[in-house]
Amino acid sequence: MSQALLESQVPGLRLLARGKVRDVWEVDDRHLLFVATDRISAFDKVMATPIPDKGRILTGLSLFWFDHLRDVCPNHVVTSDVGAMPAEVRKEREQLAGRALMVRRLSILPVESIVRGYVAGSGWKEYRSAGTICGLALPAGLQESAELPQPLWTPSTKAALGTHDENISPERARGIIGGNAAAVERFSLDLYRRARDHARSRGVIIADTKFEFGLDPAGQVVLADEVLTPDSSRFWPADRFAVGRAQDSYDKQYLRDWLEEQRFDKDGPGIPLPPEVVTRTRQKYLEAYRQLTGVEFRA
Ligand code: Q0Z
Repeated sequence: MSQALLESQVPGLRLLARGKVRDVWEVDDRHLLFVATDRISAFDKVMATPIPDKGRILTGLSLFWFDHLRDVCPNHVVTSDVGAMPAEVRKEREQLAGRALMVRRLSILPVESIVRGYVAGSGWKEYRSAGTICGLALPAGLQESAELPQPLWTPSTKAALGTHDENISPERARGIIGGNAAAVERFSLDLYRRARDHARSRGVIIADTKFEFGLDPAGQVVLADEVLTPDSSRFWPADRFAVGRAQDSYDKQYLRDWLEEQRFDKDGPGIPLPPEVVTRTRQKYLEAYRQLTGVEFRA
């Protein structure tokens, strides 16, 4: 196992953004380097201890989906082969191989494109109190975790740092991204249905997922970011699924449960994780990868 990575460092490239778990570097005027670190967040806080291989596992999973979904819509991936990247990246091969994607630089659309196939999380809360999900009317009598009659497109806006994303109506999404909203909605629903069917055949339920899109220089809508990873989706093992209760998620449930046991202060900073929690959480990511791709992850 190679060294876990908390923060990427690429001398000679300019850092554009550090997210909670990913870093984005500028390659040139048309390309970026998208790096998945081994940071892990829970309850919106980044923990002080990395999960070894997490960034590589999620990058591998994302690449699997980009390939599986390639005929649904264009995506931003140029290459995952560090040997085909610029010299500044090649010099950092040890750090970056398997976790870095060179991507086309897009104009990112400022709407998170969420698709929900099941009644879960905030969707269940809203349905229970109002009979709607993101304001969309639904049939009466749905139970917690039930599959929806059809997948819903429930866009949200990226909130300011430290606040939560805000659900918006499809009409408001159209107000923000204009005529591109139709392509974003269509692509998102098509991507979800294709991924859902693949996952179902492999014993995994994709309850919901979040996509990001951008525009290429020709104005075409292109799938960006990472796709259909445990960090952007709710995956449930089908063999433990039962309607009428909350489900165990694949990956972070063990960490979340442990944090709750420690009486983790959700208003405080991330904390160090003991070896047992790191190992068990890593196993969960490996399990999700194997379940969805059908092959063992190899670093
Ligand atoms: C996405 C983000 C962060 C992770 C920049 N292909 C693209 N073209 C232009 N911009 C982006 C992409 Cl992926 C881009 N983000 C969001 C920020 C970590 C993702 F710090 N930032």
